Amino acid sequence: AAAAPLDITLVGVPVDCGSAYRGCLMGPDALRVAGLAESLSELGHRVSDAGNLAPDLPGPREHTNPAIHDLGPSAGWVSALSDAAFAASADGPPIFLGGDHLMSAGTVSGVARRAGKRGRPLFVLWLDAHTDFHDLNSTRSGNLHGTPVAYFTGRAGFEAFPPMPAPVAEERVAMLGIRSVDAEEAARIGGTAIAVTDMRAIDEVGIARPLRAFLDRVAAEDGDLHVSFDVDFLDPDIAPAVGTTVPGGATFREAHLVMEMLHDSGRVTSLDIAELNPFLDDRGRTARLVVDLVASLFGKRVMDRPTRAA
Ligand code: 5AB
Ligand code: MN
Ligand code: MN
Ligand code: MN
Repeated sequence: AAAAPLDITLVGVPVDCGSAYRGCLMGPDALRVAGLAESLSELGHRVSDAGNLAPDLPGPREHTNPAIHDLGPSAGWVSALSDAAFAASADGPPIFLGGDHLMSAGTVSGVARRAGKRGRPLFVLWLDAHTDFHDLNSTRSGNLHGTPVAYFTGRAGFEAFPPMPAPVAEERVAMLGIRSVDAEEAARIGGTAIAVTDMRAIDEVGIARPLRAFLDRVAAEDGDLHVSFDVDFLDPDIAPAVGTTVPGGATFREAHLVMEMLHDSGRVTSLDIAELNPFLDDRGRTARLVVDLVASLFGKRVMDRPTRAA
């Protein structure tokens, strides 16, 4: 059966101050050039492109952690994104075209407010090699793209950022693809209710089982679902255009299966595409793969198949 047509809004987020490797600011345009809007339109969706956002005025610049860089503009991005994500999620699903993963501090802030207004719990699926669970005191690299999950679950240590309006409950966050975690993050995340599925677990049981368990919980609570897709979730052999490559990532088929299951769930209400750095790409192949994966999430399939019995 054809996918139900959706009103999809593309929102460009050219932020790259959260990363040590500049270039993610070209991510939104690379996704456009790779045919994102066209692929979604071909599936029958109505797609509008809202263009690129700009950050609000910078917040505080100084912090007691001397490693941190670009604190002021980062806070300005979180503030602008929170408002933009709230507005863009009023009707159909927004797709936020990053931009480094700092973007998700702002997008999740906005869609969490939206879910609250709808009276629904917000769930977050985090597809990443990394847990991004530092706060401003614990980060050693000072790269703030390593902090968004701690921020949107309402942890302390983000006094320099706008307050998180509606923190996401830890038990409503699941991570897939994890294979690089700093010691401080591992200690802190182990004490939370976040469901962390690392690559070891995926090797042993496959990727469908933990994803199915999470999607069943989203359905049981009738939740909204935000998917945050860090391109380094993928194996660098198939997706070289990221600053922080970690070997042993999701394969082409594992990633497609995730997207196909997400589509079948009918639950996804917003999506981030983070960390695509076109400066590091190989003739656009990472951007084109990402577009193909997003098309799978929005209904592209090879064969019709019966829906899974409830
Ligand atoms: B990404 C690291 N933990 O804090 C740090 O790519 C890496 O958004 C963060 O997942 C990676 O700098 C951030 C070593
Ligand atoms: Mn990330
Ligand atoms: Mn990552
Ligand atoms: Mn990265």
